[in-house]
Amino acid sequence: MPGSLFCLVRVAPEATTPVEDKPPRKGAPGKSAAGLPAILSTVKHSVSKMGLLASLSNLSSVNKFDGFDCPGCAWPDPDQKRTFAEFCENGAKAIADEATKKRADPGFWSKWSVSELSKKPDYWLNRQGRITHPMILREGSDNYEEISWHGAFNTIAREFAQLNSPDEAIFYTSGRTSNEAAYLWQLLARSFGTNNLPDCSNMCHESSGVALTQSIGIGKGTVKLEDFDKADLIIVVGQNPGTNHPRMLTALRDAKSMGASVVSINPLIETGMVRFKHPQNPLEVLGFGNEISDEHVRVRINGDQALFRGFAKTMLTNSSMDMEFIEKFTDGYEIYYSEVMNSSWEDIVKISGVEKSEIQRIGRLVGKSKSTICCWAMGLTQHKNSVATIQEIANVLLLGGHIGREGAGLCPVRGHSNVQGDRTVGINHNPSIEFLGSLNNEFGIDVPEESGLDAVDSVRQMNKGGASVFVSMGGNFLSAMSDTKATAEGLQKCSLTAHISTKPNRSHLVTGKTSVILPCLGRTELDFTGGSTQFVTVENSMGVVHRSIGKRKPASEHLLSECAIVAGLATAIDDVMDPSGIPWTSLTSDYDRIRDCIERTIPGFDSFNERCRVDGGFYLPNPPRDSRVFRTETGLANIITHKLQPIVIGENEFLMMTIRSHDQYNTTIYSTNDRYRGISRGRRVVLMSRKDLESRGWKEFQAVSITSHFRGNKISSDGWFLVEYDIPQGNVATYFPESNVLIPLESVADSSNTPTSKSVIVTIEPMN
Ligand SMILES: Nc1nc2c(c(=O)[nH]1)N[C@H]1C(S)=C(S)[C@@H](COP(=O)(O)OP(=O)(O)OC[C@H]3O[C@@H](n4cnc5c(=O)[nH]c(N)nc54)[C@H](O)[C@@H]3O)O[C@H]1N2
Ligand SMILES: Nc1nc2c(c(=O)[nH]1)N[C@H]1C(S)=C(S)[C@@H](COP(=O)(O)OP(=O)(O)OC[C@H]3O[C@@H](n4cnc5c(=O)[nH]c(N)nc54)[C@H](O)[C@@H]3O)O[C@H]1N2
Ligand SMILES: [Mo]
Repeated sequence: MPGSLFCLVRVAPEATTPVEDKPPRKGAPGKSAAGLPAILSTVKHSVSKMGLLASLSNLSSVNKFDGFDCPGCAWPDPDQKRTFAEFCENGAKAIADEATKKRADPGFWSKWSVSELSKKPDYWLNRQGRITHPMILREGSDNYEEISWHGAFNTIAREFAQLNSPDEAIFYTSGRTSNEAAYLWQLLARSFGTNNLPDCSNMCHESSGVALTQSIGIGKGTVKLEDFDKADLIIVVGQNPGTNHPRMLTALRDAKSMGASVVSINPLIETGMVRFKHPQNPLEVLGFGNEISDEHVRVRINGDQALFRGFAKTMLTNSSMDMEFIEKFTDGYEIYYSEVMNSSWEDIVKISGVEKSEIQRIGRLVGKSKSTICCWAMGLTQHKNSVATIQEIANVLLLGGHIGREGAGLCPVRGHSNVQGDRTVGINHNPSIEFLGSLNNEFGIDVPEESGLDAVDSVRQMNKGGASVFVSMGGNFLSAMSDTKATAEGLQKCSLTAHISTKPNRSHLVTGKTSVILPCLGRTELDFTGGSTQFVTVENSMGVVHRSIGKRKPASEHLLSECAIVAGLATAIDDVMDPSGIPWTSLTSDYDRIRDCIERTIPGFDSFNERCRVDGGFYLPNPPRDSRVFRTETGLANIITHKLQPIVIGENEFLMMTIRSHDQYNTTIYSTNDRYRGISRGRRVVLMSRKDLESRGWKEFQAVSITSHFRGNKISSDGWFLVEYDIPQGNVATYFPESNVLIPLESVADSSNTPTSKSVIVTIEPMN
């Protein structure tokens, strides 16, 4: 009972989802992506969660010029032609999930204690629906209670006022946040006095940003969507677009019909990369669909650096480089040339796990290509040597002159729908001095110049007692971060954790002494703030900034927009501390004013308010893509040389990658099925090759315990089930977020500090 004398001590809730008591089921993996099953799944999710009429109305507004940006992923929309249904199965699931009719209202929170909720699995938590009121979990209590917005803001502001230094506060951001809300959020952190702005990017594409900034002078990709129609070769590495970026399959299908070859590089043969039936094309739905990949290279986990080294070696041996481009635009060619020629085929083959003849065949294809696009996602960014690997890929494209050329370029495919925009507008623990200077000028504040904490450093600091207030703009930090136990302990040491959220998640259960939930409007909902209807903007994976307008009636009349919540919190902080002088309420009463500030403080946003109102939005400048200008220290594109960096594993060890199923959105689990991989009714699976099972005498569906090993430390987790799968020997795969408990906090990528979620050294033991 809330506040009762009988529950003064809160039981430490479970940080992870409970163990499953039964093994999963297995059928045949999907033969083609999308098609009829995708349509059926879309209908099932949409109608059961939103109702029929709401489904039609919501889905017809997705990705329209006057509608909302799909919250599913950051894949761009076509600049010109838009069809009635510009969405995919998984985008529709994300929308249905937000537009659900179910409510986690105060009655729900008083019925269930935090300790009880923590015994429920993630998919159950998510199914409870939208949060309707601000809620508070008071010190010592085991139940959330309703609180007024005023009370919630004041509670948080008082905690801020008690800190010894602004650096004891952490402002986390997840990438669904709009440009306007993200800009205000970083302004709040910085006017308060800290650059502690960790974000989901730190666990996601940070390695791409770090690698590309050093190589080509911009931490973003260099292609436009239209380049896909002009490419002759598209390489998709470490990415599962059938599940995570389904609309990319349309671009790949169209590119193929215009003559491009598609090469997929992945330890798994992912369904989407095999065959694709466009769900909105009746002939394709009923027919065989389109073949997507011409070649599938079954690289070993983390074998990509060696594989691309092999491509480079083939190109250099056959003299199929673009010497004119190399001489005019690059630096570092000679050193790279000798390192590549000194890398032995024996090492390249051993580390990549791919035959020399196959590497040479693809290498020749790359060498002959006049316009290569290389796409990648988490399969490349979450390893110790991710930055080196991505720079190796940049090198291969630079050798062929594929930057700043039509139909060619580097294409890190972003995850969250506005994660790229959030970075552009200042969500960055490591901001540039120029940006800070422009904030100081614009707002008359004095922002510290020292770098702030990223995600991993935030957990370290909370555990050391160096940070004690954790506030979060969206996301689910507890479940998304590596080393769940260390993250949980860090959060529980805080005096306060507060989350701006739409739906219940585990971060609401594993909390600081006091915890506050600030429920906000979602992307699909009408934002009536400051007396008028507002819209927001987002930036997609290819640097297009455009409008997003929610239309639906909000899930509850008590919800505020993310912008209004930041302003409310900032005003409460101004009331108890030295006022910042920033006109928070005026800014949020008309988001055009926020956009004017963005225009004055961030390059590339000239006439922002005008241009964001044009259908389809506008491209941000991208010097390497637009004019082969490289803003690096050398003024040239840097061909950066690294030694090959193999991960050495012992005889009984496996290298584990942690991946997404077809029925989840990051830590939001829609169901326990993974249709494309043929797995159902269970998520605690370990995908393992038949040879590895046989050589150890293990049986499919046997229960096992997994132990990770890092610098002599071990972490164990029980209650997993072996599933036979077509995966290279010595490699295994589990689902995130359940497996995050096994990833040691200190196991991070060089330079980007990203948890090594795709290369975890583990041993596996049968359980009795
Ligand atoms: N439906 C849905 N859509 C999403 C998301 C979601 O959870 N659900 N999440 C969004 C977010 S935030 C992101 S970042 C993206 C993630 O999109 P992806 O990066 O596609 O997601 P993962 O499941 O992590 O898949 C990684 C892929 O890389 C492969 N892989 C793993 N290790 C290696 C390796 O060492 N080398 C190579 N070559 N391949 C490897 C795996 O087999 C898998 O196919 O998707 C976004 N879109
Ligand atoms: N082991 C392992 N760990 C990983 C990964 C991996 O591949 N393996 N991937 C990493 C990656 S790529 C990422 S991006 C991170 C994701 O990390 P996060 O971005 O922190 O996590 P999400 O699961 O996307 O956040 C989901 C929560 O966001 C809230 N939410 C949803 N919509 C909105 C909205 O419109 N506004 C607000 N304010 N809140 C909203 C809901 O309450 C929901 O519960 O996880 C990382 N963790
Ligand atoms: Mo991500």
